[in-house]
Amino acid sequence: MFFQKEIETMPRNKLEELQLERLKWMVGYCYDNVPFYQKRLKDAGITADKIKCLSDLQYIPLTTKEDIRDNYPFGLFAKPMKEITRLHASSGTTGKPTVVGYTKRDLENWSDCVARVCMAVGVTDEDIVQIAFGYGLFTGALGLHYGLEKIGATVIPASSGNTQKQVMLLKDFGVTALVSTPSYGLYMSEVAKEQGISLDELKLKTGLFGSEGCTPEMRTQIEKAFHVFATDNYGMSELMGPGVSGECYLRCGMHINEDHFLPEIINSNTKEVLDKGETGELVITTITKEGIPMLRYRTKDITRLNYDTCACGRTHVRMDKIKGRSDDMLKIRGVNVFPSQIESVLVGLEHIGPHYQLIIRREGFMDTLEVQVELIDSSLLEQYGKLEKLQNDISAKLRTVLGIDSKVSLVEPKSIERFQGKAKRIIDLRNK
Ligand code: DLL
Repeated sequence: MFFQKEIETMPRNKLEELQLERLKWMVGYCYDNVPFYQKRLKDAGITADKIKCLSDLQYIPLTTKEDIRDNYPFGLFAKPMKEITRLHASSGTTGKPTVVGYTKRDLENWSDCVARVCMAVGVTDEDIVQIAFGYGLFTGALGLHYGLEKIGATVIPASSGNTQKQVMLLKDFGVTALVSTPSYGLYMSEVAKEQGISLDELKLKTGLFGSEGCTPEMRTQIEKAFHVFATDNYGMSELMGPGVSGECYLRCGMHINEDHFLPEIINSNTKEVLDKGETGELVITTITKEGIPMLRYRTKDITRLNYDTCACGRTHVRMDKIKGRSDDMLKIRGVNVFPSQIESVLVGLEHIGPHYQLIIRREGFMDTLEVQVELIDSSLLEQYGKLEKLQNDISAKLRTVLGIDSKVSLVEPKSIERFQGKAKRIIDLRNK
């Protein structure tokens, strides 16, 4: 199902014409309205009329989160506050948040993009959708909210937290689609089980998950636990929020809303643009955004673009599931380790639940990795022989995938912290 079929299925050459036209506009717009960009573009010798083809994008300087922070709070806004209709901000673990502003037109485009990703997985005006993202400065909840309202779905703004009540709403309101992070979805399914609610009592069909990574293995767990068709969607506040890309019902990559977002893949170290099909850091240029436009924004997210046509009929490029963030990548004893590699080994193994955490320590000059993972059944803790065998099996599997040794600790069921938003699975104690 399509929300804006003509755009979503636009022939590639037409789409690229539109992108080029919009890119030229965007460069001029940034030059004229944001002193930061004007200086950067001047230094690089770039003006809108120098952009002749899409690959000229590579000559535009990259923008980073630090640039937004350095211009805190509104320095990168291209419109006066009078024309900014809404502000959001990313939580930011350290220091000041990054603040983003939307004009009325940005909000319209945003809800269109979200409506597209929701309809692409079959959500319609017949659906009752519970939004279990935290309402507030975070873009997740309000982003999904207006997109879903636009397609006429019945929206329940449940927000996050109070998980028992969430489960009650799921059941009593006959919710057919759930919006949350995958980790919170999984936790809700646990609580539902504890409350003695059988999955047959729920009408859930679709899980619109996003905002954090979820390996295919973890997705299978969620689907088993909740009997939903779980889909992935991607976005970030600096670019807009949710709605940058999302899977269609075929689930073979997330279609980027390319009439608004121009993607590139770069090598994070050399900053060179990589060839089509190579894996690297996603860089996005917004080509319609008015409030806080982004020229070649470094997302730090690692993925790959797939330009093959999709059987769903959408012509917009697909990005692979996020492999990890370049700043999430753990360097352990000189080896690059993505938490998603560990997750794909752990999740779905016999006796092992889907909850885990990674603890990295420095012992002397040596980095060590401890993988704590929950058992499904605590009685195994008393069966030393079985436990040791399981631990050794997991260690061996991890060694094959990661190329380094790790310590596997099997812990009591429900002893690892649960999260209502994005899960924090990495505890890096090396610089403490
Ligand atoms: O998480 C926006 C969003 C909300 C997307 C709801 C989807 C659904 P931020 O809080 O700014 O925005 O975080 C952005 O989250 O750079 C990724 O590292 C990560 N992320 C977002 N979606 C996915 C996903 C929202 N589907 C950061 N898979 C991004 C993996 C994701 N990581």
